[in-house]
Amino acid sequence: MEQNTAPYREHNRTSLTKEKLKQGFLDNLYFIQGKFPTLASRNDYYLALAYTIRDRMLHRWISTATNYYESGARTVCYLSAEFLMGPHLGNNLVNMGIFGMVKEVVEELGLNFEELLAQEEEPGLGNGGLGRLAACFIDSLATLEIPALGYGIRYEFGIFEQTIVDGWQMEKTDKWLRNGNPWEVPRPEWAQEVRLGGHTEQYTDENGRLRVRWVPAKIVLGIPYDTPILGYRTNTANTLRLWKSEAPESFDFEVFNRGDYYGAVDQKVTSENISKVLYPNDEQLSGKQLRLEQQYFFVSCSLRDMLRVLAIQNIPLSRFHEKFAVQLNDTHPAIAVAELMRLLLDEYLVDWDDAWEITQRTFAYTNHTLLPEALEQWPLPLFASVLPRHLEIIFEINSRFLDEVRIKFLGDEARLARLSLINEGGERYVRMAHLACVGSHAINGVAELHSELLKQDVLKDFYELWPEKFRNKTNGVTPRRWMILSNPSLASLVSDRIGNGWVRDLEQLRQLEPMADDADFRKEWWDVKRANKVAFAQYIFKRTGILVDPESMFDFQVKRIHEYKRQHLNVLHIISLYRRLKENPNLEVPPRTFLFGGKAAPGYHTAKRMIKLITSVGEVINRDPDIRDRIKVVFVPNFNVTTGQKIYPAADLSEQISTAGKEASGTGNMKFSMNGALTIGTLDGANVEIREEVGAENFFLFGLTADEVYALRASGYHPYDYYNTNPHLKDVIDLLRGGSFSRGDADLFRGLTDGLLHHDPYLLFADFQSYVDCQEEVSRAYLDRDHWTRMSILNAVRSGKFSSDRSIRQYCEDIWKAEPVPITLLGQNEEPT
Ligand code: GFP
Repeated sequence: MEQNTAPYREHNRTSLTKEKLKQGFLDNLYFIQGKFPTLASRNDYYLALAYTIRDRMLHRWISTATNYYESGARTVCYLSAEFLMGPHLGNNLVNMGIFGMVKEVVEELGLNFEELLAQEEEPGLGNGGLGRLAACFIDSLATLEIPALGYGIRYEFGIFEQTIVDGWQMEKTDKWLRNGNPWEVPRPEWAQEVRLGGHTEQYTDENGRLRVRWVPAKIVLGIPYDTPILGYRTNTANTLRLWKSEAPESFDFEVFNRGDYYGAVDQKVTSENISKVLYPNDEQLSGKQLRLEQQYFFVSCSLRDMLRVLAIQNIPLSRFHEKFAVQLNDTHPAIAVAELMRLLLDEYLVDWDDAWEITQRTFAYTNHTLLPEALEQWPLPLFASVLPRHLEIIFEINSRFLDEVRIKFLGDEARLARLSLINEGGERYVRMAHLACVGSHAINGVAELHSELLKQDVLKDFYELWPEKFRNKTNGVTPRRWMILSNPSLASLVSDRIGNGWVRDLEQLRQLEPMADDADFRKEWWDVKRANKVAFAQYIFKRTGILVDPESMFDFQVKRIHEYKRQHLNVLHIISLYRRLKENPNLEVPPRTFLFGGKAAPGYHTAKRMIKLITSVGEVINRDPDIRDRIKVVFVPNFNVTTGQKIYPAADLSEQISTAGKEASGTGNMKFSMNGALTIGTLDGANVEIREEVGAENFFLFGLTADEVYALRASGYHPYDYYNTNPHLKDVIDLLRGGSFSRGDADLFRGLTDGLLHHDPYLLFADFQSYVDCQEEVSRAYLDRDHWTRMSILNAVRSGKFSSDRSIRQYCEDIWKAEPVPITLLGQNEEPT
């Protein structure tokens, strides 16, 4: 062991100075970019800086890997089809504690530091909350010094870039890799082979036992690309390992020799397709073979990688589940249950019972949705054609599982059908959530309400079968990215008063509670918010050409565009306010800027029309000379991590207005609150807990509760009745139907309004009046600046619960049983810089 690490021990880390950084930067510009300053582009400078920082991370990364290797520590493997990391450079500087120093170095070199930070293309390898949660979690895992690996897919094209043309969303391909990615290191020596398609055969092994062999139709290679993930001011640098698919050979020489050049490269092309593109949410995926291949591809590579690690650490296979705690982030990696069984049964010749015990003790499953249509299932014929052996294994798991159910619930055939891993109603499907539940020892929701509703509704039968498997783990977000990096002025205001222990222990913010009553502090707080709003107003002007007034209330709704999130309810309120202001110009309401941001899945037509609705209403209001200084409506294009970092610090009000019982948790709600925005929201997802923490008096609550929503639906919901009996609502809908916001085109929003009048599946009409009344309360509250600031302070300082450090601690204690392993730097024991 000594011998292995000896070469690295020479690279003792010496303390970092500005001179060394400068030298490193110029060396990298010269030796890696091959440029000298007169010829260097901004991207050359960015890359030179990124490499300089990465160089400084390597000592921790290598030390961490060595420590883990030597200690054989229990390791958390977070399997996620999405990691929405956001730019790395700024975050790495924050976590290393050298942000200020590097800024000075860059400026002393005559360069613009902000421009270099902005030069980094965001790795948008996720759709929204789920992928961003995975990114916050790996930050917290490293900060808490937990041995952990994030496993996912290195999509060549991440989430599309959104532009708005004539008020409609347009999608442009994301090309995040075009200028190079300085943060990753390919590890071709750890490539894995993945099989796909084909058929299975039975054979008898040398002991006379009947076994199964999978004869695949094709094999692809998975190449791991590793990115170091630094903890905040610790020595730990964990790894994010993303798999890229490649053909085992670039050319099929047999075909090539027959003169079929194009046929020969074909295999390369189809193999590389697997990791080509991230699939958007909210689209019908069940027929998409490539998506299933993606899921299997990264899961198989990751499990084989774990087996590789087990082998080099000389840990027996029977202790797989002691070495690894594997978390399934939603059902996307659920095929891991069948894959680990297959590896153990077919490749390592383990008996079924032993294999099943290892499997169940290895996996835990996080559910992220209450929408039944979002639970993945794969048509049986498709599944059989991609993963024939896994289907056999799933059938066997199912038959043993249903036997267990039969014994427990004798004669309850309906229950068996509901629980089965195979949906037999009509076309047959494999239910991935059921596979995840059966193959895991723990199942969790992501907020208290969500976890309760899983037990009562979506996973009720599983709860009745195994109540002990169910838990709650309320989501959290990392204060490193979402406070220090994005809101440095607020962070330093806080640190000036209470030191910076809060960054690792967010509950310490509560020490600031008494400051809410201090007029000077309130002024400083308000000034920070105002400066952030000025900066955001400038950004908006640059991006959209719309001038917004930083004195107005900044009211944000940023998240994926979806009917259940009800961006259109927000619009109904805006129209009603517009109407009232037109009728009564003396109405005393503070000026307000309504800001929206979020992407619609390219195939989700209603969501795309909701964007058009927002922009169309904005167009009318922003042009109206009577009104445009009082309210404005802005759609911020291309909402992503980078724009989010500008948005949360600039927000006064956070719109969290989903139909109760639909939003699993939300995490944007936490980021807003942490940055001092007040929430207007329903009792949904983590809003419930935010309100508990910040106090009911500092939260604007409206709408039906989840129970009331169920009851209303059960008793028969008639949206038309609300339209008929509420003249304000009728007025708003009639304006839309009459074409007032579509240049007279009465058809443009007909689908939306008819949908609401006749179905309204997300109960906008039922919540409309309560929402409008609550918005009036918000307006009144904003007029009292002192009171508002007090509430803003209390929102931020009581948000400690929503640090992802708290979430990860709970996962570690309750599900993963993982302990911190503090890292000793190789060669010397020194404090991190
Ligand atoms: C999903 C849920 C959210 C939840 C996140 C993270 O987000 O309520 O906060 O997962 O658990 F819908 P999206 O990926 O759907 O944005």
